[in-house]
Amino acid sequence: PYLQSYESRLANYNNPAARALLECIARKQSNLCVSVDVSTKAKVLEVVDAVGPSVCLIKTHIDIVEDFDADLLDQLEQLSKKHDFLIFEDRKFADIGNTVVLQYSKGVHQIASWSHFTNAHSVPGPGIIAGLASVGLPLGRGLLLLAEMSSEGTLAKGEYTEATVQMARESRGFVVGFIAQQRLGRADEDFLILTPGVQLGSAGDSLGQQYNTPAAVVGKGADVIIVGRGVYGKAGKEAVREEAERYKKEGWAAYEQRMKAAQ
Ligand code: UP6
Repeated sequence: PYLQSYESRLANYNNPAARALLECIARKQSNLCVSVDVSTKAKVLEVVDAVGPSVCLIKTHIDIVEDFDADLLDQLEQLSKKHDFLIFEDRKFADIGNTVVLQYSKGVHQIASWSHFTNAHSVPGPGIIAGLASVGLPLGRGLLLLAEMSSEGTLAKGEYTEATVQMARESRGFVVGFIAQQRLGRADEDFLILTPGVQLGSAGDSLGQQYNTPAAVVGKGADVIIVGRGVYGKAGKEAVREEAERYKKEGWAAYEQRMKAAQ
């Protein structure tokens, strides 16, 4: 299915968040997700407003914002309407079902109330999915499992990755795909693949991050490319906006190339 168009893959999804994402990707001709890993409210809003027109998805790490408040969430929601994008809180849940229910729905951030997607490690076993689904499914949210990671020395590989795919199969209404570095699942299955560790002109950082180009990851099966420092790391709002547009074009060209190669 990943060799089909984003539009035609809509038929493979009942989950409202997954459907909204596929529709947004097709409408904006953008498979770019910008990861806004900045630590003040003003900077988050500045980056999101700059990149909003170029993205299908904004990824947050809401717990790094020093002056977080409810108004940030209101303004994020307004920007998501203004620029037409969805929101993915990269929470990487990793606890027992009962605890993640509380972490997802309560606390300062109340993630389930505003984030269309979140993600979880599979290490605790299927109870983590059941817990998150009990909160997220009634709200129309979608979950991504971390099947692989971009970082050097990751333990998420081989049998772990395979077992993660199997866990996803058993919760298809809520688990819509994976954080991964390549296409996963059988050819007759359709999972969304969101790939971080993407940058043009850098091989990695000093803390184990490893980068590939948009063309390389889309060629291996990424449906959405996740770019952080490659975009928000530019100085000035205009430069950030231009960089988002560059990655949007690269990501879309790589998708068109993948479609063409499949014909
Ligand atoms: N991320 C990865 N690799 C993974 C999973 N998640 O880098 O396997 C997240 C990081 C960061 C973003 O938490 O928010 O994607 C990548 O940022 P960068 O482009 O600045 O390296």
